[in-house]
Amino acid sequence: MTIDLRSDTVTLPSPRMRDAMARAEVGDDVFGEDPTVNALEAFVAQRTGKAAAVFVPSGTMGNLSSLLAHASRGSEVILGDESHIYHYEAGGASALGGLVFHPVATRPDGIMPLEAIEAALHPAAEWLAPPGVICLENTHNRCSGAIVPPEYVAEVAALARTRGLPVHLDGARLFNAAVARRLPLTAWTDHVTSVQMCLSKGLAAPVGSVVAGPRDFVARTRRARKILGGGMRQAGVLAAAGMIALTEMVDRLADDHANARLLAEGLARLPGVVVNLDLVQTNIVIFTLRDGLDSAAFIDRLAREGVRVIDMGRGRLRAVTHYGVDADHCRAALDACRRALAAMTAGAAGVS
Ligand code: TLP
Repeated sequence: MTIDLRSDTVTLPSPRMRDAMARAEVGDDVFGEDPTVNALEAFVAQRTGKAAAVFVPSGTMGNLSSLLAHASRGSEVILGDESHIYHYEAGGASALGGLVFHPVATRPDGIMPLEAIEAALHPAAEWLAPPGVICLENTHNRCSGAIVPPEYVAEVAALARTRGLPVHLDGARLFNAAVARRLPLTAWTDHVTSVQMCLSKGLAAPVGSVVAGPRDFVARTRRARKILGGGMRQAGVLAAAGMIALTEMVDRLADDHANARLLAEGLARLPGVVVNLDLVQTNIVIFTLRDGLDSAAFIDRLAREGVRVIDMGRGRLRAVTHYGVDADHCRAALDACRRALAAMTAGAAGVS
């Protein structure tokens, strides 16, 4: 058996999802006629306190179509230098939207200091690319799933307002933040112009994300989605799984958070592992190995033991808990980590 901690994207649909998919009422969504998609969009708009929402195939397309809707060619996307949009979305905003990334230094807890954002919002000048949109991320993937607090989001939004700029929230895992803090989504979404949320991560739907925002913004996002090839016709079969994700899979995220904590605390006790426990607030654990221990070799050894973690660059490793991973799996994964480290340390000391 494999304990796959690479990502919560590996989650498989629940039996209730499969059932709902088989029974879904569908229509042509490009004509706005899929009742299940329409219900999903209305549900998310209501939960996020926004006027409208649109179902998209992926978080990447959700973010990209939002940026295309917010900012015009040649303008800047102000975003964190550790953000998912900057690192892992294939440069789509530049490649397809003519947008310029303006990365802002991000603290380990996922916060871009306000002064740094302000410094990035340079005044208008003929020779400068104008700022087009500010992006935030919550929970913060590359910052060990840290929760970006609502008060901070409000401060960024206030700053954006003084410049007439929209704020887009990459809320791929906003439900994790909401469950961990016991707050409604609106604690965050009330402050931002638009939000993208994934159904296919911890919520375990097979496919799909939703973007919510003002009606005119959502109309532009729909058009961008079409341009990108994301008009999906009888997408109700997917939205049906998404509805189960939203109505039945949210509360169980608390289990993922407890399991991530168990894993992180166990890792912190292992000689050879460094983990910042303060940042482990949801379902993501990022850790490093002490000097001299090779992270690629560690990943290989663990994989041979049936435990999979992922490389996040610069020697950082990531383990993510999710639907399909329980406390016993986490204990087994810790045992495998202990054995792998012991073998590597013995190897380094020249003992075979
Ligand atoms: N993240 C994936 C990988 O791309 C790294 C993962 O395994 O965590 N925003 C955030 C914050 C994300 O973490 C992800 C996916 C996305 C957007 C993109 O979602 P998809 O994969 O649906 O395009």
